[in-house]
Amino acid sequence: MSRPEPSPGYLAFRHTSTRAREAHRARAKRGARDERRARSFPAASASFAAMCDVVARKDATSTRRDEGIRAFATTTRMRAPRVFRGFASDTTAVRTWRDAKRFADAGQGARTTVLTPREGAREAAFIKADCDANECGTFEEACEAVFERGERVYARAECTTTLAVEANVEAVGEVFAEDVALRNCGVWFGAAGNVTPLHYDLCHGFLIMIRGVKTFTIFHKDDFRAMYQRRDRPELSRVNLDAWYAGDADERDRFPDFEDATPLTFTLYPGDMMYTPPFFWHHVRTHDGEPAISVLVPFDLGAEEPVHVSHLY
Ligand SMILES: O=C(O)CCC(=O)C(=O)O
Repeated sequence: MSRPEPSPGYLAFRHTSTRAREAHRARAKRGARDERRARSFPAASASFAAMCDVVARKDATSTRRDEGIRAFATTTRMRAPRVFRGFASDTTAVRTWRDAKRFADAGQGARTTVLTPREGAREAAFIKADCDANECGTFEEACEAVFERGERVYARAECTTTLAVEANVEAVGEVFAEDVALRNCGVWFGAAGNVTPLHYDLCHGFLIMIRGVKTFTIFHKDDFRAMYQRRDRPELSRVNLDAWYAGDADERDRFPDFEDATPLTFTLYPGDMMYTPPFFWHHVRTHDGEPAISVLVPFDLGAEEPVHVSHLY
């Protein structure tokens, strides 16, 4: 016996209910995820974005810089990333290091390590543990490789007194209200397009942009469950952020929960300074067009500042 044709009303109901079921399932999934996040990651909710200085313009006013400095200890330290626009604009470094010869002279004698991606590496991603590191060369030779020959390398030099004075790193100590430990600081210079892959640091990090342009993509420390930490190195993520956001199917299959993490991006121009709190995941790309020079000024965690749970994984 053949089945009676369903009435058009029934078909409409069936379609509506399929769509409704799918929508309901999607809503339930989203709801469960939001609820899970709200329960376990209270700090990663919307207020995180509100706490961040997401000024996208290069020429934000200098009062912003002063406000940032005043408010640092109470609103920013340990809590949120922040850009200090134009913080170092009037330093000798920003004015003169653009001249590669002048920069090479200023850094004479600084111990320098040059990182090169290993054979077969998927892209020019520079984490020391995954690169070949040449510690035998001089600062001058590294300058030649980056600025004259345009090699795909990333140099890390010690911050000598001359470099520190010219970049006025002491001013960072005023923001953080602690003396700068010069032995921990570094001067990083490398090719256009270089990437520092997704990771976190155990220290408070200030990066002063001297030459070139970099974009930081930063995630709250409580987003760590979406970061797929490496077993051997919990501070490194297995996610290739650029491939994931470009829609690479393999990357998305392997790391589906990365979708749950909320990125904030900050673009730095010469003279700007970025503060990245400890344990906040970040990925840094040097823009195409010209090599970059930055000065890194870290501060250790304070005695009463807790190590984040992600580090225990
Ligand atoms: O400039 C870079 O390539 C990386 C900087 C970084 O990871 C940091 O400032 O913590």
